[in-house]
Amino acid sequence: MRIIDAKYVKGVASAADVDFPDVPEICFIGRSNVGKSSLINSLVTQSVAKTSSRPGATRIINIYRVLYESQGRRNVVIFSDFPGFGYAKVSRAMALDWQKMVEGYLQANDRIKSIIWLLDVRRDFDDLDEMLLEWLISKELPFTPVLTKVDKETQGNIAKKVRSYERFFSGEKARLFSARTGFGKKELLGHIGHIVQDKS
Ligand SMILES: Nc1nc2c(ncn2[C@@H]2O[C@H](COP(=O)(O)OP(=O)(O)OP(=O)(O)O)[C@@H](O)[C@H]2O)c(=O)[nH]1
Ligand SMILES: [Mg+2]
Repeated sequence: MRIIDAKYVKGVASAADVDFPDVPEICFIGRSNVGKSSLINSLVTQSVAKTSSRPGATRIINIYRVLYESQGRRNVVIFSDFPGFGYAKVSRAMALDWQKMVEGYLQANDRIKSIIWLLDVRRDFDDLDEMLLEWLISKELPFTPVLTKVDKETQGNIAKKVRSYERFFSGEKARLFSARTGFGKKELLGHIGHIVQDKS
């Protein structure tokens, strides 16, 4: 998969507000500050997604229309950049609003081909991650775990995290990624291209 162009469409709170009924979609979710917007920018080689040093700043789902070429054919896929969860300073009411919006969006959307779930390679999973995992499995939503910011961690610690997340995801190996160095970008693009083509 080679990305030709990406454009910001709009911010939405529900799947019904996305005006591309037949276009496959890849969602990017994860904790606040994990690097979702940076990963999207890295994949599309453009600064379309706003990144922030202020965690918890994104409150809506940002929709990008991505034009790509694969096996000599041009096609379109939607990338959706989700607001981060698990930011400690967010009130309980706001955390519940987040949950309602995200769960509503993911369940009401049959265009989703995969949910790219970003996890900071320096962190361990916790109760929140466990809840999300159980919820995704219970709704039979397909997801791809990706460990981000690998440029900030040593090889040895990365290997340890890969093993521990492999257990967490019941045998599924997480992919590795760095928006800073581009590590893992080619593989992740290949994976997304495969998913989008396979099922659309
Ligand atoms: N070293 C390093 N820093 C990164 C990487 N990815 C993101 N960052 C930094 O982490 C911070 C947060 O990145 P964002 O891409 O805005 O994270 P986000 O998940 O979109 O954040 P929210 O939208 O607030 O949930 C920024 O300061 C980025 O520069 C990476 O791979 N390596
Ligand atoms: Mg963001």
